[in-house]
Amino acid sequence: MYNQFDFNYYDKKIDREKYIVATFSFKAPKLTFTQAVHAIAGESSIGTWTKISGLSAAQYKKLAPKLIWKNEAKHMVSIAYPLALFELKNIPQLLSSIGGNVFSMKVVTQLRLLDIEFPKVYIDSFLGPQHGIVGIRKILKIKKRPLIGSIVKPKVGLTAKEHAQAAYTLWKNGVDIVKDDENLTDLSFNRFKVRVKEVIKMRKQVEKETGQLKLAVINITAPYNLALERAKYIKKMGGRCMMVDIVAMGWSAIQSLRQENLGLIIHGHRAGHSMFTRNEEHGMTMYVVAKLARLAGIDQLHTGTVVGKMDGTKTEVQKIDDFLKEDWLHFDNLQSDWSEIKPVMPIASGGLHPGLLPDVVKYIGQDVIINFGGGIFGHPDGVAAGAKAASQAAQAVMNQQTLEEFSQTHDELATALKFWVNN
Ligand code: CAP
Ligand code: MG
Repeated sequence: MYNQFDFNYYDKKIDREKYIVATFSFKAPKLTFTQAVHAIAGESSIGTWTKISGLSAAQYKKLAPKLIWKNEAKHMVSIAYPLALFELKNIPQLLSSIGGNVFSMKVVTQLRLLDIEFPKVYIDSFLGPQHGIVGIRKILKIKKRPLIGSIVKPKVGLTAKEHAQAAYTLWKNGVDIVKDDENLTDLSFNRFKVRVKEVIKMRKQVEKETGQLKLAVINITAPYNLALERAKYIKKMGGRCMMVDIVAMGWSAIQSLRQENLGLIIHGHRAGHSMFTRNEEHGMTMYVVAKLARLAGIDQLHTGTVVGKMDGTKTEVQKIDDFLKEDWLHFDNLQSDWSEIKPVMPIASGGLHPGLLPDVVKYIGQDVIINFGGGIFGHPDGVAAGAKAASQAAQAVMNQQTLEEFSQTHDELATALKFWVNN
């Protein structure tokens, strides 16, 4: 197991267009560094626990992984896997290779997949987002400012009509995007088809009354065939967007939904990601999840707020969001070319209220959807006032005014600041 590859360390001379490079950190207390690297590289490619024959020298040369970078002190390693080990446009197979058995080996007690760098031919084999940042802005006819989103609260419990009424109030008072919560699908008191009909009716009414364009983000999460049926129903009823809980639905479902080319914006909710992204010692980073989501075709993706209730440091959230918006990625002079795969709109959500909007824009920029659930539904003067306060906070930032200043002439924002900031 531990000496099956003739690694030439620091073999940076490889042609990066012919390899997928995975960078891991790990703990393997009973092994030397090299033994551990052999175990990791072997189990995730062509090896197993003991030396096996069967591969011709030529085939071995073609398929054996290479070790191209290491940091022994930090127990980190970059392994270059020949592209021939992978199937283009197949995320499940990618993860069964470098995200599979290798995480279960007794001898490697902790393993974290920090990054995956793909060659252009692999990246371009995917469809990527159908709309992306530019497309979303075009649909909403909102050129520059951050998009204001809300999640109907309580998460579940309202009837479909009550849900639609809440959506109307949100849209009417300045919110651009209203989404279902991640665990709202087709429930006895809020049937999916009734919600689609009622919410889209409200959206059309608000659009007529305000002249603004709005987005309803309706959750289709379900076993695949049912999810697809729901997506088609949203489209048939004049919807523009579907929400997918990406962890619960899985990469195969996301790729398949995207390949349907329904024209709907695909909103990626990441509920459950922390089961494997949060532990700094084991699992995979949200950065890797974001790369896979962009390949798979997610248009807008929850990625963290920095200042809200969910885990996610400034460094991590900025790295993810910078990637999602980039065409080119630069690693030690290597350029990964993502220019054929549309940039993805990051979504900042979780524990936000209008008083935090300037920080979100400071850390993440203006290409962002900023979601307020409790931060609107918990406003002391009700949902309409909460929606106004969120929209006012965005206006203040776009006017380059402080919230304090802007709240002098905007009561709803003043109340929100008093309630959540200065209390
Ligand atoms: C936010 C939210 C979102 C989380 C998801 C919730 O509600 O609806 O699902 O933001 O987290 O259910 O908590 P609040 P993330 O605005 O009331 O917190 O975006 O980090 O995946
Ligand atoms: Mg939620």
